[in-house]
Amino acid sequence: MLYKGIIFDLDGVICHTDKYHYKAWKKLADQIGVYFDRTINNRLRGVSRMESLEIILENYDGELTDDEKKTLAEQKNNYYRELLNNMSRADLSDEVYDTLIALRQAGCKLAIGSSSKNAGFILKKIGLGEFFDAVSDGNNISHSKPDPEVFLKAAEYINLAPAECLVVEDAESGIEAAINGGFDSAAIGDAVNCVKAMYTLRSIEDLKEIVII
Ligand code: B16
Ligand code: MG
Repeated sequence: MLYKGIIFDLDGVICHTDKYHYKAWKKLADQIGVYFDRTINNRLRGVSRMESLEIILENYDGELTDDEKKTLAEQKNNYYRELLNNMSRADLSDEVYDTLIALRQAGCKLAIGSSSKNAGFILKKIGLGEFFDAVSDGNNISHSKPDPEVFLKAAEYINLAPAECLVVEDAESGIEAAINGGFDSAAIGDAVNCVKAMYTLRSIEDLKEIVII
């Protein structure tokens, strides 16, 4: 087998919560009178909550204190959590689930490497609460992608070296984080045009051909 471990980004790879991020940020932006659209939302992919807020505030006319920014980020997260509450096992596609099972049966260790502080909650909602061998997420890191910290921690949690793992990502910042950490990377979704990725996946099922040989 080419890789002993696979580290998956969550949002945009295992499931799709970007539509909820968009709705929650839009509600907050409207509330404070800031222009926000789907193009700006695409820039938030893989980016931490506070860094996302800074991107949104590029269009804000005025100054905010750190405490005010913290309050806004918390409000957005409350809107987002309300939307996440509607998620269920139906938000996990068959192709993702079947691929995870095939990789595990082939002997791969499977981990999550996500910027989200809500990763545990989302995994539980989609029925994968206890599935992964390790979860590294926004709660255990102090540097966000493209810093490799979240993936390095994930590899450490499954006792593998970066060179033994493949990172699967939908954000360019995530592909860069993987490369910065010494991981091979596979791009899916929004990241497929990222030339730095080692593999480009049309579907997550392509992983079976890459990993199981
Ligand atoms: P939270 P990922 C990322 O998840 C999202 O892509 C990004 O849009 C979000 O800002 C970030 O998590 C933080 O999320 O507010 O839930 O902590 O793609 O790294 O799984
Ligand atoms: Mg993502």
